[in-house]
Amino acid sequence: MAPKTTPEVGGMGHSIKRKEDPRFIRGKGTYVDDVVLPGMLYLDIVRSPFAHAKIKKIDSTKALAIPGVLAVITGKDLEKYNLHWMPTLMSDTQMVLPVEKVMYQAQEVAAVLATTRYGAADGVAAVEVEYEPLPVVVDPKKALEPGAPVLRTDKKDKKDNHIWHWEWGNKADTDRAFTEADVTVKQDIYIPRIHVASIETCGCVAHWDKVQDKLTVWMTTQAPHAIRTVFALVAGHVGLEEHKIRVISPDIGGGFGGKVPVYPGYVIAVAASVLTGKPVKWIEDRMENLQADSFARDYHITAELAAKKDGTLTALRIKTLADHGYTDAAANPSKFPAGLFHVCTGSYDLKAAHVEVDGAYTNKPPGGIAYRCSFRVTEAVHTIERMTDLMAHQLGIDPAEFRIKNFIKPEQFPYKSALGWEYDSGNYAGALRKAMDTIGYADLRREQAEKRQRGELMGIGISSFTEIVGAGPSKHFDILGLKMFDSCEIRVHPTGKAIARFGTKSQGQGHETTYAQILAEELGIPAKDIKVEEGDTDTAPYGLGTYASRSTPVAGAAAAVASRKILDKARKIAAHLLEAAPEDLVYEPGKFSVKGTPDRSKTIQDIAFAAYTNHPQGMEAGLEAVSYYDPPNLTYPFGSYICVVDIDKGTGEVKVRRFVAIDDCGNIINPMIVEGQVHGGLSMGFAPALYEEISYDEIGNVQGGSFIDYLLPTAVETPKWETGNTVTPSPHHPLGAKGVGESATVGAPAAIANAVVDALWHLGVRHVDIPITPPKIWRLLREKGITE
Ligand code: MCN
Ligand code: CUM
Repeated sequence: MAPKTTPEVGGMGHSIKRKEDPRFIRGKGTYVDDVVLPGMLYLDIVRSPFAHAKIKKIDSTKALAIPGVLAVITGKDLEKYNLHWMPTLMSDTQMVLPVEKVMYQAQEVAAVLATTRYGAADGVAAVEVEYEPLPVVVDPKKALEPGAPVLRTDKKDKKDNHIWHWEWGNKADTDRAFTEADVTVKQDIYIPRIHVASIETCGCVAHWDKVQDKLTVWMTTQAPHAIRTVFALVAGHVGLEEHKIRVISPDIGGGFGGKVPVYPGYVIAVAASVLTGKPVKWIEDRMENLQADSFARDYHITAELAAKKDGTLTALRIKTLADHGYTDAAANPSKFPAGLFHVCTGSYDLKAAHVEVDGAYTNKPPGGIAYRCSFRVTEAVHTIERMTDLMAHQLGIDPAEFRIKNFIKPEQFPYKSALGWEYDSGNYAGALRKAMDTIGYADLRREQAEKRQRGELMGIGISSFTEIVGAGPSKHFDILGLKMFDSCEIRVHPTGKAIARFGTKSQGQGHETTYAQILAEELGIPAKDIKVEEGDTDTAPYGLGTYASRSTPVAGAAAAVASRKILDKARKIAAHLLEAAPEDLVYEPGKFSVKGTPDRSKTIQDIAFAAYTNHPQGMEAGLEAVSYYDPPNLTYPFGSYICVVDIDKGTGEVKVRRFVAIDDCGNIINPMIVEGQVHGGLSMGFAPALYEEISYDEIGNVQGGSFIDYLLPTAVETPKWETGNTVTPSPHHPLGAKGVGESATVGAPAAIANAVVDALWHLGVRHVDIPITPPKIWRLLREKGITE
């Protein structure tokens, strides 16, 4: 579709360069650690070497003797203010600092406050803690066995480690479909714990200003408004009321979901600032970030899929055990303890489905869902895409053909899924066919057959995922009771330039550019004349923040709606200036003209000036509007990815030779930014498929707690992505746009895993869990007698 605006205006469809990049690429961004205030103190944290242990004694004497060390803060200090525990976003509770025992390795034990960063670190090394180790539970299956040590002894009535049971769908119909099925497949799938490892770690500068009676917190948060409300709810009783708190989320060096939760460090820094009256900075280091911040996935899944002989899929049944660590600190909408996992019927027209999830406590860091995931959608997509592929192979039908046969057809939209979601729009076969054409699917299959003759291992994997983003309709979506709307407030200045503020917060997604493009599209004001601001609770309108690819679906819609409110008023002003009736004016971006006499017109800039200098009598001056947008539905982006792998028989190494990604996120605001999002997302799907995992030994020692063994792919390992699009607009979004930020991370791992299994199927391999590391494959090949 050709853009509606000129490149100078830069509305939707123009690949204009990112406004934020000049400061980023010159190293001139302002991140939390760049904030330096006079008299600022530094906080560093003592962490537990044990995964489960009683704290018998904390001795601060030696630490306090170190020059510059001012205080050692313990759980007992916070207990006096009832701040030693805090609520999680899932209404569980989490320790700020422990009073009785620690629950995972690297948990915060005490905090040292000093006049310098190094002084604080020296202080940490000098704090002496006496522990009494307790039995450790790392396996969630064992955690639920009778007789397992009960971890949450702080919960008076808790007699086991079971957090909750949740189920969804029609069990009777599903069970019947399985009884009647011709073919069924069943598979255990483990999706391991992984970590986002954003370039910038988490941190904050807390400044309690006694004179102003105000707390300002610069912090790495994806959701500044919600965090401020949580602070006020937790600490209102000690004088931190909401109007006295200002949260500023400055530039963020990657969020990926890891900057949604409230970490103890933030709270301790705030407490330390309130107690000392000085600004306090806390910035975690890389190992703290990897070992103690919230993690993703850790789902133990058993899935079953049923079909007729002819290859028509009929039903899906899933049981899952969710390892949440010692507290359920996931950032899900409250109604959905397993997030949107029940979008697991994916792109297929299944008549029946039933899902059960049980949450378990273990001696691991708190649960989360962070890693470009859209609330457990990665787990859902991985499961359905693996299962579909398994079924296709089982039936001996080509996996592409099998998918096309079972896809929800374009004419079935809006489509109500067996698990209750109403998919807004889709053309799944369109995306898959485009991916097949791009990669040359038929030729690749021929090549594969020839190579197999020669004993070479080549696989082709497909993932045709459906995403679900844009939380969400207030009827179903809230976090701690806060409805998941989002907002945009626009002010057009007299000279026709504008400022727009949002309730979201970019962490690298380019909001300063794309939101300006939405306004440019609607108002005809050039994108370069529009300043976008986010992340300051004192100035921006309330919103729930940026995660779950909700900014475009929700705040982007708010930007369109607020713009249209501006245009309603602009039309009246234009009518006044042109001495015509408002309904006799025609609008094109940036200009109102009189019907039939196009040379009688007023530009948006003329109108803006008149709004302050010559507005009609009886009308209020100014040109501004705000929208708090409550989306009527979620948006359902989708795509088809095809991946070709070659497997080295000697080493077990999987090489991704080609990877074609066709994405559909409805109407596109900035094609270059969307491509960038897909590249980033693919890299973050590739990484957990082949490299990343955080695991624990039997006594709860973290494996993968540093970059030495938590393997982040570099540019050397990362494949050259081949990307493309189809465009199926969302019917309910004012711009027809859907989200895209997480699609590729959600969709990519299954394509890679499917390609690996495809390469090994003829050897009897049915499934390989990610990460698909060389040792894993090498062992499989040796079992099959392929390699020595
Ligand atoms: N976009 C577009 N046209 C569309 C859809 C999106 O031009 N039809 C643009 C948007 O305008 C925006 C970007 O693509 O500039 C991403 O938009 P959207 O899909 O709405 O996602 P969000 O802005 O809400 O970003 C959140 C998403 C999430 S949840 C994770 S996790 C993630 C991701 O974005 N974290 C990121 N991408 C990231 N990219 C960077 N650089 N850093 C992160 O931390
Ligand atoms: Cu789940 S990662 Mo993103 O939603 O910030």
